[in-house]
Amino acid sequence: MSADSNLHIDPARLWGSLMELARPEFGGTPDGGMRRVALSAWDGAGRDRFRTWCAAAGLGVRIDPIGNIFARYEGADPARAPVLVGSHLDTQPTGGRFDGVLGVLAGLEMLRTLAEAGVRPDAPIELVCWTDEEGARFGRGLIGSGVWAGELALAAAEALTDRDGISVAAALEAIGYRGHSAPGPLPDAYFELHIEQGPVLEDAGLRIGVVTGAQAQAWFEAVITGREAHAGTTPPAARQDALVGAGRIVDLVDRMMRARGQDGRGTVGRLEVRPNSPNTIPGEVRFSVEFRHPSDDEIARLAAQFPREAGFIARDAGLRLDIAPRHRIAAQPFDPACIALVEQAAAGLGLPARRMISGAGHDAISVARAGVPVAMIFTPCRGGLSHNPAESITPEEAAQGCQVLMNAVLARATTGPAGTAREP
Ligand code: HGY
Ligand code: MN
Ligand code: MN
Repeated sequence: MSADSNLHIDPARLWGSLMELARPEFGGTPDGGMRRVALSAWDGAGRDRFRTWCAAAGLGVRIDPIGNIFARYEGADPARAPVLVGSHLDTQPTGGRFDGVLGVLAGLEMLRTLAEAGVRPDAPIELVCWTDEEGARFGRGLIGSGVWAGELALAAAEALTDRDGISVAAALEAIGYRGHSAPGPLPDAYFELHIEQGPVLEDAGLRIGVVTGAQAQAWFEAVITGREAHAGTTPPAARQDALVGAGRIVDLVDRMMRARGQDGRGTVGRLEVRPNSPNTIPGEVRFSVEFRHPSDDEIARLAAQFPREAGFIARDAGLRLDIAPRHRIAAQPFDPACIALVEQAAAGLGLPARRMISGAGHDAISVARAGVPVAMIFTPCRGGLSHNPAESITPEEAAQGCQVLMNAVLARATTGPAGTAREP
């Protein structure tokens, strides 16, 4: 069958699903944000609701050992490799309602639309909800897609622990998502719809981002150790204040970022002071550090410079510093043929669009690392704000992104594996 450009998703149903998954029982917070942290009870409840919707749409559902949920819509030729779409349902601890969720529920809306219209693309279509994209709880992101892609060993992923010592394996068991399904077929291609999470599209008055790749990243875990002592009796010369050292390193990360201009990204997002008592000099500070840059060479320079200069700061302050690399992602270009299909879909709908790379990391990176052709679609978000309860998009933006996703996927699912158009 040819890609049916007269097929339209249902904007109200898509928006209704987005608002339902933003409810308190799925981690919604009174300020309009989300706290559906990976493998929490809220994540379990959100996954359950998603599976109920998939079953109601007639999709075959399977769950793999790291909890990735795959929902399959059969094509006219079941032997063909599926076209995969998806994203994640887990959110930051004070996240927004659309980061990841838009991509999963837009994929569901596409399949609901196909099923209602009785449209069978040549290739099957599979929708995936990846486990723990955010990395907010277990110290690294892209866990589910990383295991699926072979970038992260299952045993290593299962052994990751959160700050309470709970492992990924135990958390998966607790919500009933330590699956047993065998790996499905390698997809012919992967498309992911996601909010941009930055200001580029909104500032330019554009509706669609045609994402051509993602930037490189380097994440570290640091522990700086001094000596706890009495705040009132310990003179300056006798102090080994771990928080003073950590503060100087936080400033170092910021200086290293700003030295790289507009492309620089350096963040200390998590910092824990021990014993965290107002009248005890901090003896230990544990903190995260992450750098990002479009260039792999620049990330390599940052990853060499940071431990070296942070070490000097700790030494000069009489403190011990331990830095462990946690996660390294190379800059990832996406597939030209899939990018072209996204661009054509946006143009076919008359939506102003531009090519751009992604500042944020996404599961599409893992999928591309497995050798699968990949492209992403961005939609604007208000003020470019994300990873914040005020994250906001309009129903129209959600619907436009979903329609572009569907048209690009149908074009791929009704063409040859190389993306060449098939005879109708
Ligand atoms: O950190 C990221 O880039 C993604 O939003 N989790
Ligand atoms: Mn995301
Ligand atoms: Mn995110």
